[in-house]
Formats: sequence, structure tokens, C-alpha cells
Amino acid sequence: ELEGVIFDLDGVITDTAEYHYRAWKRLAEELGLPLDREWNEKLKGLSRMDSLERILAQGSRSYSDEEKQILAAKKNEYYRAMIADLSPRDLLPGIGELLQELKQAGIRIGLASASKNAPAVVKRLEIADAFDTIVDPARLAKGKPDPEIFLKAAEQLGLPPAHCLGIEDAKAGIQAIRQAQMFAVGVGDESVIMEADWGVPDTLELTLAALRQQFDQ
Ligand code: B16
Ligand code: MG
Repeated sequence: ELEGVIFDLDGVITDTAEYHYRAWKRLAEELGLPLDREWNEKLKGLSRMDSLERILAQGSRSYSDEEKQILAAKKNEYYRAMIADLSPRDLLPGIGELLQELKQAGIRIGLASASKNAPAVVKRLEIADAFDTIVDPARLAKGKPDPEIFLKAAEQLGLPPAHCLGIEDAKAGIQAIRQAQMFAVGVGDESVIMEADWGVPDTLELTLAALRQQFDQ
């Protein structure tokens, strides 16, 4: 029986995945490095530093740790400026309703976002109270696709992973959920849906009834 739902943030609850892309794109352009939307799919769900490493690896020059820190901070500044005006209107379709449905049904709700900006984002979306737990990504040893973040979320909810499902928009995230032995729900890109246990192109299709039906199969 379904007892817990663990959400990814960027790309599932709100479209900040687009802002991450634009912020990285701006940084990449300044460095004369390539980055397009398709290649960006590989960055989704990865930590800030892991993303930067992948982008820099596209070029031939090497960067010191100090330079990397500066570049990562720069990207984060671009990103922070973009999320400054987020409001409840930026919730993806059906997500606010789903959170309410889950709460009413007594299903526990967790957040497993790799983003250090997640607390600021959920605050601006005015959904911070919806979560029974939020994993702190700064305290993890490994990022997605490692299952650690989803296992920690289940542990913090006090639930066995097998009684939880995870919702993700990134390949690395789907891999993390599956390795945590949870039911993986994919949303968005066809390539992500294909790797999930169940997938939908649009968040509007994420209702409690649909999740339960798929989970119980
Ligand atoms: P920050 P998620 C992830 O969030 C994003 O998908 C990824 O693009 C980003 O690099 C990562 O958070 C780190 O974010 O720089 O804000 O710490 O999809 O796991 O909610
Ligand atoms: Mg995501």
C-alpha cells in the first residue's frame, strides 16, 4: 500500500529546471563552451559541482578548485536572480491539488531535491508546509543517480522504501529511485518516461487515484 510520496523539485513541482538550464547556458557562453537543450538533459538532477564538471569537460582547459568555486557561485547568482519572482502561480499544473489530495489521504510527503536552493523555492511557491520532510542535500555523500537522497527521504518519513514512490523529471533521478527499490514515476521528456515504472508527459496527470492504481499493479 502506498504510504509515502517523495518529490523531486526542479522540473516536477515547478519549472526551475528551465532556469537552471538558462543559468548554465549563460555561464557556458561566457566560457566559450557548448551547451544545448538536448545535452542539458544529462545535467538534470546532478549537483551544482557535478554539473559544472561536466560542462568544463567539454573544453580542453583545466580549472583549479578555486576557479571552479567562483564559476559555480556565478551560475548560482544567475539562478538566484531568476527565481527571485517565483510565486504560487509557478506551480506546475495539478501539483498544488496533488499535494492537497495526498495530505488529506494521510500519505506522507517528502522532498528529495539536489538543489541547495530548494528551501527558498518551496517558500516562494508557498508549499513549504506541505512537506513532512525535506532532505538536506548538503549532508549527502553522493548525488543522484546514487539512491542515497531517496533512501534518506524514506528514512526521515519513517517508511520502508517499498511503501514509497518517487517522482522525477531526470534520468539520473529515475535511476536513483529505482536503485532505492521504490516505484519510479517519470514526468516530461520521453527518454525519462521510458526508464520509469510509469510515466506521464504532463504533471496534470499526476493524481492520487492514478498514482495508487499504478503503484498497486
Ligand atoms: P543548486 P532537483 C537539481 O534539482 C537540478 O535538477 C539540477 O539541475 C541542479 O544542478 C541541482 O538541483 C543543484 O541545484 O545549484 O540549486 O544547488 O531536480 O534534484 O530538484
Ligand atoms: Mg528535477
